[in-house]
Amino acid sequence: MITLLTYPRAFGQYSGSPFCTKAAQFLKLSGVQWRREDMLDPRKMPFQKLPVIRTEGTLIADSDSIRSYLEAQGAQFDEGLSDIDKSTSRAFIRMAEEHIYFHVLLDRWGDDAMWPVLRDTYFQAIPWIMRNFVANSIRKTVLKGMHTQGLGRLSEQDRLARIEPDLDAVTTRLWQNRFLFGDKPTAADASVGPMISAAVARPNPSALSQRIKENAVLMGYVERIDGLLD
Ligand SMILES: N[C@@H](CCC(=O)N[C@@H](CS)C(=O)NCC(=O)O)C(=O)O
Repeated sequence: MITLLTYPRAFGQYSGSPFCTKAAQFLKLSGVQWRREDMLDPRKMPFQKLPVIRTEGTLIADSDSIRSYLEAQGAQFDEGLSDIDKSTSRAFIRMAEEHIYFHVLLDRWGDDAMWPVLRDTYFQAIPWIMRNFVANSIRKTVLKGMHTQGLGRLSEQDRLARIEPDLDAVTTRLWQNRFLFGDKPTAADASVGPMISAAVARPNPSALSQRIKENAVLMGYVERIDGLLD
């Protein structure tokens, strides 16, 4: 039995981390037997990050490696896709993970109004007396990383303009399809879906969450993606 080591549920999502949700989507699509084990502190994990899977005593870290492991076991996430579709799929995955993800990160960690909720959700295991100190120091590190990455230098409205073409690209593929490459979910959905879904899963609205919520195509997609893990 495979065990998915994941951050716990948060904001109504399978996990507070869209990468953990992505790994869960791959496990579900693969049809293997698996279960979840929640973890709040990834410091003992190979890359000090989650998701990780444990299988026969071995740890496999990183959602892409988890995908590769499942494929090596025989899972086919892109069955029936042409080579052109597969190359587009790869580009969509990169767009989601190397761009949309950072918008979600900043939208969550950079929002003063959301911060108390995020702090008490992500750091619930830390006793109250220490929580503020630990959480604030991690927040500072995350925001410094976002400043280095570049998105952290933009205003919320400028960030919205920056992500708009990505949302348009996703919406265009979904006009005629339930999922990005047709009627059934493929690898791209396991990755793109959780990122879009995470952008709207928050206790208070942001410019980004409002933009997505006003789009019926995207919201229908979020519902279908989240439904795969029910
Ligand atoms: N490339 C990794 C990204 C995983 C990742 O960034 N995980 C974040 C949560 S979304 C994490 O564990 N962060 C903890 C840290 O950086 O200390 C994957 O695909 O699994």
